[in-house]
Amino acid sequence: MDIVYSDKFIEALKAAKSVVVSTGAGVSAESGVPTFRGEEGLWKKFRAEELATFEAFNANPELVWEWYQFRRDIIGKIKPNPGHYAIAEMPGLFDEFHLITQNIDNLHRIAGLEDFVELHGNINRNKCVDCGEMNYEKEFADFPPKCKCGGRLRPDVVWFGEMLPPGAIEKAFTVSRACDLLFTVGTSGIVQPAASLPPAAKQHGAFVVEVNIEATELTFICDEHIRAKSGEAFPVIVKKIKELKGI
Ligand code: BV8
Ligand code: ZN
Repeated sequence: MDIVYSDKFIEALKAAKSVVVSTGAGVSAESGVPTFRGEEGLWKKFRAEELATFEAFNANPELVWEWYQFRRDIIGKIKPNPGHYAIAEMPGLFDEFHLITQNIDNLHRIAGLEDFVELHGNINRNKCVDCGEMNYEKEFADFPPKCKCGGRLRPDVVWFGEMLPPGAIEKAFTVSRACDLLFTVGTSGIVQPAASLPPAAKQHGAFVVEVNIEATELTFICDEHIRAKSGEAFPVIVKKIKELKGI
């Protein structure tokens, strides 16, 4: 695919010392992970906002666990797409690079990124509601799953109304405010506090680029909007960065 770069975007790519990429469900769409609000969105079939809450888990743990096992099943069969792999090359191209993701699908890690901010947890991890112990099982003797202490296991993800993991959002805001260039990729920019990261970067002088197949709640604050699939756009962007750096 071809990307038309504005002079300002080229300048930003050349000059950037610190870069942040902030991703949502759209970055995994080409891997086959359903997004939340898209046509095949999880919101449609499973009323995600009613299921991704502790109240729903308390009221109907089987249903909530079935929803997560359904998603785990999909996520267990898929792999990162070229967008994940291109993003995973970026730490080597800038003095400072941070990835922040809202996704719980682990695909950025499988694509080779180790140290990044997982704002909403990880679907491959469970934790005990009662003793807090972490658990990495995928199949369970009991359903809904139980901890060896007898307590209730839950997916180690952040539900609506729940605080994000300690330190995660603080680090996300710190690096977003300090960066020169932030990419917001594959996110509708609705869920808070993640949706406030690109505006925070912008307020602190960063050049903000959106990569999305449609306009979003964040488009109006972005300096550049690349209307494309991230799996197609990011390999082209990374190639351009290497060209500009003579790599
Ligand atoms: C919190 C983990 C503080 C679980 C998720 C009113 C009442 C109650 C709460 C609130 C309220 N107003 C605001 C809130 C806060 C609430 C919130 O934001 N609600 C929203 C609905 C308004 N937030 C919270 O509750 C957060 N916690 O605020 O705590 C607190 C706590 C207690 C007391 C006081 C304060 C916690 C939010 C985390 C929820 N957990 N996930 C799970 O996944 O099961 S959220 C989940 O949904 C995702 O992680 C993600 O964040 C969100 C989905 O958004 P996106 O990733 O953007 O995906 P979406 O489908 O929307 O968009 C996909 C985009 O990709 C689209 O733009 C599409 O065009 C694009 N796309 C598609 N294909 C491609 C593409 N782009 C590029 N390439 C492609 N190929
Ligand atoms: Zn326990």
